[in-house]
Formats: sequence, C-alpha cells, structure tokens
Amino acid sequence: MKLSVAITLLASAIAEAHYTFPSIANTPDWQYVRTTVNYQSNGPVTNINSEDIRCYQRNPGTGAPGTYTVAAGSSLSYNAKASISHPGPMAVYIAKVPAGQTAATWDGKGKVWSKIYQDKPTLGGSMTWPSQGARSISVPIPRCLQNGDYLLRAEHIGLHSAGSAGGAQFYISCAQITVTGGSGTYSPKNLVSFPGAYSATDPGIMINIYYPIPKSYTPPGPAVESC
Ligand SMILES: [Cu+2]
Repeated sequence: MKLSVAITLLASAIAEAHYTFPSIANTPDWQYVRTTVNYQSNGPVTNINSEDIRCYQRNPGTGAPGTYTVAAGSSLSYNAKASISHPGPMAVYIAKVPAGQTAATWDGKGKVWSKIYQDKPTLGGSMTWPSQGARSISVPIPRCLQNGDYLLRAEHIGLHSAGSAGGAQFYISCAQITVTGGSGTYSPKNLVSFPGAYSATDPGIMINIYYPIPKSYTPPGPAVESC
C-alpha cells in the first residue's frame, strides 16, 4: 500500500472514531442525558474556554426528557457510543442542583462541580488507557451525597493529537439524576467551574503521549473527592 493511501485511510478511521456519551444505565439515548451538539457528528469540543466545555448542549436551556433515580453508594454505568476509541483519561464530575431548580432546568454554571471519578494510564513503555475501547464506564456514586437532584458530567479527553494547545479533544455530556439514600455528609474540598477548571496548556491536556513517551501523567482538574 502506498503511504499516501495508508495516511488517507488512517485519517478517515480517526474521523469515524469520534464518539458520544448518550446514556446512563440501561436507558435509551438522550432520555436522561442532555442532547449534545455532536449527537450526529460525534465531534469533540476543542475550545476549553467555550460554554460547550460544560455539557456540550445542543439546546442550552432545554433539559433531557427525564431524570434518573440512583442510590448513593451504588455504581452507575455511563455509556459511550460507539466506544471510547481514542487514548486519554476519563473523568466524571457531579454538581448539586440548587434550591428552586431541578436537574432538568439547571444550567450547571458556577464553581459547583466536584470530581468523583478519574482514571489514569498505565505507564512504562507506551501509555495504555483503561477506558480505551470501552463502551461503558462504571461510576461509583458516593454514599455520602446529600439526597436530591444533580447533574453528572462525563468527560473523556482524546489525547492522540494533543501535542499543541487546542489539540486535545473533549467528549462530554451531562446526565440528570436524583440521588436517594445518601448519608448527607459529602463536603467536596475542590469545586470548579466549566469553563474555568482547565487551561489549554495544563500538563494533562497539552501533551504528546507518543514521543518521547511520558513517564508520568497528571490529569487536569481537582483530585477525586472521598466520603
Ligand atoms: Cu475522534
């Protein structure tokens, strides 16, 4: 095969390999997850300073049709379509809906997001990423949460072309959940906003993962909260 043909095939394979996060648990796409801009194109957010970095919503101000009830202390699957095909870290953030609003109406603005899930690559030799190729990730819902409505924000960062600022690809969506059975002591140490939590030159965002192969990796954003 000629190199030019191989490069063309590779480029198209990468383009088709984009993805979305359209559902949680065993529920229909976009029923409990707000429809994203990329629901058809599957394309990523690349501007960290845009409002899209929060929930990537197709229709800001319009919630998903439903809000899903989940027990604190259980695990909730957050599903990718078709699969998380790019290398990079997976994170999940949660934000408590303020009084007077619901998960269906709230926009998630402000320093309200805490990190409840983060994976990291295996190092030594090439970097390998636990979520790469996965169709679903299992998110532990903290047992100490207060009961009530939340937005749950899934984020995968494709780092395959992240060697320069703006090269990282953010795949994002927000699910609407109601938490029940929580012990109520959740007190996050770090709350961040989107946009605001990240900068394009964060070491976990602007990084060449191929050469030289990094010996360490620092995910962007705060540490995972614990109960
Ligand atoms: Cu892609």
